[in-house]
Amino acid sequence: MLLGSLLLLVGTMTAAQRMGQPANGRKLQLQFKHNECSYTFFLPEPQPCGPESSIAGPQPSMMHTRLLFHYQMAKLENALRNSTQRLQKLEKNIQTLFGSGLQQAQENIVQSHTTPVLELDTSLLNQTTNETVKLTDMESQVLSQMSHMERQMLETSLTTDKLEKQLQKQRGTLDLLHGQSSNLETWLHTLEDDQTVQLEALHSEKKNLRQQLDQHSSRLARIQQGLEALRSNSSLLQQQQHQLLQSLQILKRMVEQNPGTAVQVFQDCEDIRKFGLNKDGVYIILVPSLNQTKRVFCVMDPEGGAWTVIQRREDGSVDFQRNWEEYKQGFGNPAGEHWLGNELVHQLTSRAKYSLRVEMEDWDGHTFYASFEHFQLGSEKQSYRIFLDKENGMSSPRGHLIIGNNTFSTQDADHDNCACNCAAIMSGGWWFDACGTSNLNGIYHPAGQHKFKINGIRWDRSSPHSAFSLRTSRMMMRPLQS
Ligand SMILES: [Ca+2]
Repeated sequence: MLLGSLLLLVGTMTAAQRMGQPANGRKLQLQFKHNECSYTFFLPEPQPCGPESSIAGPQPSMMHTRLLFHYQMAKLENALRNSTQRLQKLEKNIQTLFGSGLQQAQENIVQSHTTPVLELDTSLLNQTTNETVKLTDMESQVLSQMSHMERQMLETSLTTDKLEKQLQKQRGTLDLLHGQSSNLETWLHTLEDDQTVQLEALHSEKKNLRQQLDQHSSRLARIQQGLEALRSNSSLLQQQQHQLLQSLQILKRMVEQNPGTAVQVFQDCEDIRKFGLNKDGVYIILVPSLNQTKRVFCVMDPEGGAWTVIQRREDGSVDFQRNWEEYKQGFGNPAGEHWLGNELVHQLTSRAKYSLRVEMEDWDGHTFYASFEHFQLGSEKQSYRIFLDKENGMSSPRGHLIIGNNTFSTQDADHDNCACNCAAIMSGGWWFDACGTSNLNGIYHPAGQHKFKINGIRWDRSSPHSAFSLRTSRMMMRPLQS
């Protein structure tokens, strides 16, 4: 209650100050209110007393300050209260003035916003309706498509069932075929085995037949050889018989002409010609140093003299691939191709002086010859060295002798002047040099196959014809005419 009184005092004092009281007689107005009654007091305001007064009387100042503070606080509270009341009044006035307007405004606002909202709602409703219609259409389309797909699925299912049935049928067919194939395979294997066995049997039979055929061929060849030998022997026997008859006639004539004289012995064809036989052919001579007879072919020269043939090539009927011993003894048939024999020639040319003549013909039909006035063959110890002198004819066409004074060589007796084996290279037996440009005992090459044959029958008289194998050759000797 005291506080309330003080507050009221402060408010009153403020009103008194606004009344403009003089400064030198200022008074304080104190007002107290109690219930319905109020009391007002005017008090003189204390004067300042300087330093002594302040020190001497602090009590009035402190009280004054407190009262002023309370006064100010009461003043503020009062102002606040008044403001609140004014605000309340203002609110009431505003409500009075603008109450209906605000309601109208709210209604207007509601109306102004409701219409667009309604319009918007209508638009949204329309859109929703359209969307709904569209969705309904889409739904119906989807349903239609689903229905269509269901039908297709059904059809597909039916087709699948059909295909499965067909597949099962095909599987059955395949199983059946597989079974048949297996049977066929088995049958084929069996057939193959049978055929293999039959084939082997046929091969074996063929082999046997071939062996039998070879045996028959061999027998046939032997029979043919036998027949040939028989024919040859028969011919030889006939010739010998003919020669014996001639000899008998000669002997008979000699005995008739010169009874009591010794039997004439022919050592070469010259002896036979001198005896009076002047027909070319095979005769028998006797070489005393060898103590054996020998069949020789004699070429009677109409101009005088008779040649004893020591080599003959004309048709390739005799093989001249012989060894040393065969060339020593001689081979072939004196009536045809033959080699008289190195030993006989050595014996004949050792007892008298002989000349040598070589006659040849090439595959172009040209005939030519070579002759040597002196001809002699050394002994076997001298490897049957040939001595030739005073040549003539086609013996040294290019200044070099086609045949020199060389020793005789065969493949098994190499006496040539080469580190090689000329007989093996050039074939036959001959007086090879190293290996030289002649060999009349070479291989007989037929026409068309005779060119550039180093192992052929050669007498290389000119470079265009070098190593051309000849068609014929004949070597013959006769005693040197004294
Ligand atoms: Ca040699």
